[in-house]
Amino acid sequence: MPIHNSDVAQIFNDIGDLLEIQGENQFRIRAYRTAAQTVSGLGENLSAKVEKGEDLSNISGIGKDLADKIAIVLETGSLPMLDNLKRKTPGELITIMKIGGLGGKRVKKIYDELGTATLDQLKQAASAGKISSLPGFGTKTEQSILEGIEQVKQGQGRRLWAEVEETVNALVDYLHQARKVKKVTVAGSFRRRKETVHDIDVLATCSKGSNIMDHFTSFDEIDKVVSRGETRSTVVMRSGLQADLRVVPQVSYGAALHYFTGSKEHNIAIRKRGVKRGLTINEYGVFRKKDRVAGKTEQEVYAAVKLPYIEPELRENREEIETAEQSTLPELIVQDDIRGDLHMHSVYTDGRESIESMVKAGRQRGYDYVAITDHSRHVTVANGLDVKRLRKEIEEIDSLNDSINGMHVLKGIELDILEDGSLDLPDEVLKELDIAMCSIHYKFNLSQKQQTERVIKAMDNRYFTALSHPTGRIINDRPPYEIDVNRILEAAAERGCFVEVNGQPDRLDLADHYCRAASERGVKCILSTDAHSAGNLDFMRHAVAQARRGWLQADDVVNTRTYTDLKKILTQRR
Ligand code: DGT
Ligand code: CA
Ligand code: ZN
Repeated sequence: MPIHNSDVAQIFNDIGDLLEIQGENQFRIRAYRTAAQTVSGLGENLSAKVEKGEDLSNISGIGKDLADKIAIVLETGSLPMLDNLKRKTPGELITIMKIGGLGGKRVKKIYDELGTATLDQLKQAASAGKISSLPGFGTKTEQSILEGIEQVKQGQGRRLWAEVEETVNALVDYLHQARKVKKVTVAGSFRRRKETVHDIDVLATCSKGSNIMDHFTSFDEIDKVVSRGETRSTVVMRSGLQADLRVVPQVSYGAALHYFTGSKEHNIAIRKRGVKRGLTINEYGVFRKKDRVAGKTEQEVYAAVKLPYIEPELRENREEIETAEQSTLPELIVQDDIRGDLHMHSVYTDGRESIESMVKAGRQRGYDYVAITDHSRHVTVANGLDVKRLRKEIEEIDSLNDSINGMHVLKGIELDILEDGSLDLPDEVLKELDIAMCSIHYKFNLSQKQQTERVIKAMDNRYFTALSHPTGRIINDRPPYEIDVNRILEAAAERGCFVEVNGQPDRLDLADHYCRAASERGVKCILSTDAHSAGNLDFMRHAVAQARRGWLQADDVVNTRTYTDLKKILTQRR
């Protein structure tokens, strides 16, 4: 049975979570979390590497110990260390941890204070208002815990898009091997590029005599077949992810793809437009009375209701139909528009590779420039830079720029915004830099007013370039801190500051509706990866997807500029 990188990553993430529940030290927890990130951002399959005889401990960030553990997972599909940790974890804390927005640290805190080890105990405590009375927890968290409990109970957990990608690709590849299969397409929220997906909707067309359903239900990555029919089957994959396969006739393909891509709200609105024009629209086609008038392609479906094609990322019934009607849909940004990555770390702090190899990786991706933005001194767990070490890094970048051609390395910092809104390093060194990505990494629990003012005060500094991961959320793990994003955007517009769309798969911060709000206010975004390894530079496609869902065009994004224009836009506040 093939083990995917995402399987290994999941095991390491689970270990990180469980160690957190056990109250282990932050460095050890971080080691597993970063290993999980490294593995998922690797680009190349671990099993393939092993087959080629490669030594996994040569992967930067993966030491001998982790390499051995990976080898065990690749061989056996599990890891005794994880099983041991699970045994040592009381009650249902592991399940509780899956509640969106909680995460190990908070689960431990609630458990330590209230002794709630099961979902039912947690529910009782939350209903009785005991959680909101704990320091650092509010009624909002309490409410989301109650909702989370219900979702977990109904098995409605949502997974990160990037977490399911590998499984989905494996399934699609496998389905292509069925006899007489023609098209295989993933629809649903996965195609719309939502941050998280609940289940996978696959469509296929094939000619007579195909064995696709048998082929599907005998996939060796399937845990259980829930239902099996001629045109529709449902299975649960080994990872717990549910997948539906629907086989549709060629003539219905576009209509089916449109229907199963959704969103449901978009579909309903399109169907209403159809009704006004005397058309019935469903997953089989577009019909006038009994005649099929369209349905082979999605374009046909839209044309039938007098609309241009609408990209899947926009199909949420958030005015995309009205906008399409006026032919003013945005021309969504694409990966090729991106000329560089402006947020990444190196071995100077918690990145795993030298500046040189990060630059090389940027070049391999066709970039004109990259910015090295290591952490500033306040982030001690990441070995953040003080003035002296930053100057050393600046020197290294200067001499690197002297020795390379066709590529520019910007001198940057991921600069902590301190509690009082001041910046973590003095202006005299900031002015030597090209870019400062400014972040909040502590004091998440300020009131909305305080947090918002903290950031606005930081923006008053002329060396503040962009607010990095602006709301601090970790999807399925940590809610955003209380902050008035609209006020932040107004302040950014007034001051000429930018906001980041962070491409880490569990951040995707800004959220899509805030991307749109930014562009409506004329605030430019920086799409970046926050890479901690060379492989992580591939997270740019997640940032691009998020930006597309946020209606952004190339012009809304700083790092679509040429190097010359970038330099101009980065110095305009100084
Ligand atoms: P998910 O799975 O929760 O991440 O989100 P989706 O959008 O993939 O939702 P899902 O899997 O329940 O259904 C796939 C698509 O099928 C959905 O996006 C639109 C379509 N669909 C499902 N139920 C309905 C419905 O009752 N009416 C209409 N018009 N379309 C529906
Ligand atoms: Ca779905
Ligand atoms: Zn960073």
